Amino acid sequence: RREFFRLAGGLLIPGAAGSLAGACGDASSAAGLSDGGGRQLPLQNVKAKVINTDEPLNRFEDITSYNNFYEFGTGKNDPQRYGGSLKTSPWTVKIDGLCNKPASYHLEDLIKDQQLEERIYRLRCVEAWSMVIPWVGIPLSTVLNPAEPQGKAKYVAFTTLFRPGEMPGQRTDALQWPYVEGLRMDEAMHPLTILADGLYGKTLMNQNGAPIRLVVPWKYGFKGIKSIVQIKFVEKQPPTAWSIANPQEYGFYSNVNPEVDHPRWSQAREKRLPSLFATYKTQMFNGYGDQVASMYSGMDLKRNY
Ligand SMILES: Nc1nc2c(c(=O)[nH]1)N[C@H]1C(S)=C(S)[C@@H](COP(=O)(O)O)O[C@H]1N2
Ligand SMILES: [Mo]
Repeated sequence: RREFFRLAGGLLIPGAAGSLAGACGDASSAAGLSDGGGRQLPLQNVKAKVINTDEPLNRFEDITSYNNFYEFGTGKNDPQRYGGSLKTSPWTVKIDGLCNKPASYHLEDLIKDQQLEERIYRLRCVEAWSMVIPWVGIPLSTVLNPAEPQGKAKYVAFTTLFRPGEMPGQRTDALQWPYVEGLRMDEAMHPLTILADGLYGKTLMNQNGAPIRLVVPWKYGFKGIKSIVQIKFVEKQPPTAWSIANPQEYGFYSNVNPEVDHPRWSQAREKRLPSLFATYKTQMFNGYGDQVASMYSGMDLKRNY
């Protein structure tokens, strides 16, 4: 609650995100740094480069109070309530596996201010709710290419921090820890795929996956793994947290598809938060089909749910 009031001080102007980022705040921040105690710092020089929707943005308050981040509990408000215990500075990300130049990076060396872009994306959760979020980040390919992946590398595997002392959900068996995710190499290198370190022009709140998380807008939200500490090039399709938990219900690809229902509910429609009614028609590939559908030509999209 305290976190919320500290943030509600008028910095956030829904709809003005494109121009907000460069306009607010002092010059003290480095890219991706929060102070480790949950206070959000302005991100400098964010380019409003790629706007992928003109739908209204969700309010900052929605985006930071209704979350899935099971490391802090399974309730939608648990991540906001308990996220403050995670220390996000210093933060190191290891990039390794099948590549010529494996390395560990301090976060501020991985993402540079000058590279930051704003990306306004729909986020569609497999639970049939959605939001529109003005992320700040960089294309994932920007950090993958310097590692020089080898020809054998066919997939990229991601791992969330495992630190049960700071993440109370990791002291339960809600999921197998640490949370893991994966992408095929072409999906990982796709220009729509980003690593986000901020939203609404400021560093991420812990509940949204601080200090750095994945965003893959044409896939269900659970592919967007939070609080990443390792990115690894691998040969075989890597295990993913939700398909480990329930392989009948959650697959590897998990592309948004209104024609393939979840075994327990329809995916044809979604509720656009804060609405409680599923009045919104879900779009194939969450509306990004023009850019991504060709990656799946020849694949049975019904099976690769
Ligand atoms: N480590 C980790 N990453 C995670 C999750 C999680 O529980 N743990 N939940 C996923 C799910 S189901 C969704 S819908 C999105 C939600 O992101 P948001 O809370 O920033 O909207 O995060 C994804 N990333
Ligand atoms: Mo989700």
